[in-house]
Amino acid sequence: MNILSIGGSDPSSGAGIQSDITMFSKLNVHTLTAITAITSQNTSSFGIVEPVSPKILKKQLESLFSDFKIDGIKIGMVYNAKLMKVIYQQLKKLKIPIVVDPVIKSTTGGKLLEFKSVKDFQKYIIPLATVLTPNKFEAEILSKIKISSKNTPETVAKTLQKMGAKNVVITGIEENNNKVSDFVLEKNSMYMISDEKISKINHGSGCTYSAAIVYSLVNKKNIKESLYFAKKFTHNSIKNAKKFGRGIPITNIENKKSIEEELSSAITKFTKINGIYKNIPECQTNFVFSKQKPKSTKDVLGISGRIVRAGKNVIVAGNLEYGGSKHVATALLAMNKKYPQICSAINLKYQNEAISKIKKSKLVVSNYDRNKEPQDVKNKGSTIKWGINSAIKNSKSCPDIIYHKGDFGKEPMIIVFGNTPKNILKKISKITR
Ligand code: PXL
Repeated sequence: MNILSIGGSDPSSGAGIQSDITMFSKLNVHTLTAITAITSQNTSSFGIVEPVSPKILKKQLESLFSDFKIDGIKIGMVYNAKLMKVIYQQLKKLKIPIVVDPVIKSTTGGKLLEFKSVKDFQKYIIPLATVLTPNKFEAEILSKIKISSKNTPETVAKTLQKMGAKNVVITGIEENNNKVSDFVLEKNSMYMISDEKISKINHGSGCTYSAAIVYSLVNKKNIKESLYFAKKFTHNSIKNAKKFGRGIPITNIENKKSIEEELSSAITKFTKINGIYKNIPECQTNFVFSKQKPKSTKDVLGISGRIVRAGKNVIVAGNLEYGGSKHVATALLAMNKKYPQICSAINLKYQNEAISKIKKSKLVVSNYDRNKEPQDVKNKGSTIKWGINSAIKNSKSCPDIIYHKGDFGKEPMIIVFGNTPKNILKKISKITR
């Protein structure tokens, strides 16, 4: 996915282009950028602004449009009228979500929009907006209306909508009782979105908010869903803001956990489930997780030993390694081939009690009969693959659990499958309660 961010450079990476790149990359989006101005600033103070020439802005945009499929655009700082005209010419015919964050002043007081260009902003930038996201101050400047008992947020939002923005959200319209509310005007509806107020001065939350909206729209969510998503996302980034410099904290998005961290944390939680030792089979347990589209067991992370029973305790013997599991990883590969969303699996002891709980839960269960294994499969040593494929064939939808009742000298077994290790723990909680 490619999202284009058009805006100013903030060398502190708290806002502007750099903050968008940081955020989008954490969401696995490729960020394209077109720089409208260079600012000098840090977390304490704002220095100067130098807008780029219209020529280089035009060239940046042309080089991107002639190459990439662009899924969505965010427009932030556009300092002057000449740059606005370039953006309008290049974007006016596009049919993709465009979120406009009409920044006027930085948190530390810097001017981000030349005052004499406000009317050009109304004429050239606002009409491009699928969603326009001014705060109260920006909405008042752009509409030239002061919000009061006479002039409600609705009046102001409608004025901005008449200028051409399809949807308008005025953020921070009301603050009371630890709540902060945004006013939303869609094409045919209006509503408020409220959230707990976090009293933490920070740099970057406006940028994060508008970027999160475009991310969500590109992911085919509607306006309301995207605004709720962005609000929550920004809220978390403020809570998680970090003091990278000596001045105010910068909003910060938690990185999506790495495969290793996610599996390791789930394994620890698994070993702590009350009475889980009863579910560990004689051949012990492995818990695996793979990246997308694993091709062989080498692409599957597992324990290069086992999760073993030690009396009434369960301990992890071994380390996490790619290729660390053979059996459970092979079962996962077979399952992932048919259902690519399934990236994690664990094997547990077969018990009648567990099976009856599984049957009562809403989980999808399937099984296979090892006695029916053809001789040539036995000779090839591909029992697991054959078994999982038979169980898949026996099931109308994607199985959460596959079991077999064993064979001569072969221990019966349950395998739980899920999209992630966390998802598996949820399923296990249903069958061990
Ligand atoms: O947060 C608004 C903003 C946007 N773009 C740039 C900025 C700022 C605030 O400082 O510097 C370049």
